[in-house]
Amino acid sequence: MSELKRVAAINDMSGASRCSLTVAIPVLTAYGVQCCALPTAILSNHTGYDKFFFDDYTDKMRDYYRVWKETGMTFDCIYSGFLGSEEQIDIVDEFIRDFRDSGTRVLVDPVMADDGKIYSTYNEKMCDKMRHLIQYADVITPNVTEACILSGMPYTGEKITIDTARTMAKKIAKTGVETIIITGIKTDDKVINYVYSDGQDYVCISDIIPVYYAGTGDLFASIICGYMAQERSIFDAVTFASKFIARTAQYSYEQGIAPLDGVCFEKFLFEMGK
Ligand code: PXL
Repeated sequence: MSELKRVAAINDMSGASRCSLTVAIPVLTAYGVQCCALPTAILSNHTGYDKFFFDDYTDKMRDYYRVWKETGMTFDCIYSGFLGSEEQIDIVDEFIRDFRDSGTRVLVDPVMADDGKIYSTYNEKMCDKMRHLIQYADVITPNVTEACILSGMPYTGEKITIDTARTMAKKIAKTGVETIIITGIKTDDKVINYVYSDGQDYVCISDIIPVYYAGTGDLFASIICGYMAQERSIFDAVTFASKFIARTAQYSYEQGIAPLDGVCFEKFLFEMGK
């Protein structure tokens, strides 16, 4: 395969808030990786706001990517994020089967829920389908709530320990996923990103900041994808992503950026890809 890497990013386009494709495109570009976008929905902003415009793209996705197949497009990495309907989860499944070859790595960010609650456009059937989809992934990046959904363990709202994270990851690994990265595990003053990869553990600890920014999961997964597309170490990816998010969140907090607006990463993009 060529030195120039190409990613198919299956995610929504939320115009005004920093998440999904408006994060994946700049981050992958900063890594020198071409980001080919397959939109799942067009939104004015993410669904965490009281109001949002939402135009589901399910009916158009197959026709859209069929042209990629017909033109002979290939991908080093397939990266899926926010999915807006049950059928879209089937479409991602089909897309992986259509485009995966021996060198293609698959990253599924199982965007379903946060803080114990599933997103307003999500439902239980979609969670079931996501449990099925992850078996085709090499790497997944659930937050704690999503890891509970995928492992079938209850979300209690209590702080979880590394032992609990390991138990969840081991349960999820039974589906065949090689690397499970559980993000945003909170202690009193730290945030932990926990990696379980092929039976090995890795823990990244950063300082917690007083506000919780939307879209940090998308920023995290996009950085991981940048590393995966270039066949770089997943542990280095998690180390960089953890530090990068801690620093940009701290900066955003100091600048008074509203939590719903996501972290201001734009000024720091030049640090990526080194
Ligand atoms: O950041 C995850 C995400 C992505 N896309 C949309 C969302 C959310 C979370 O709320 O609403 C549209």
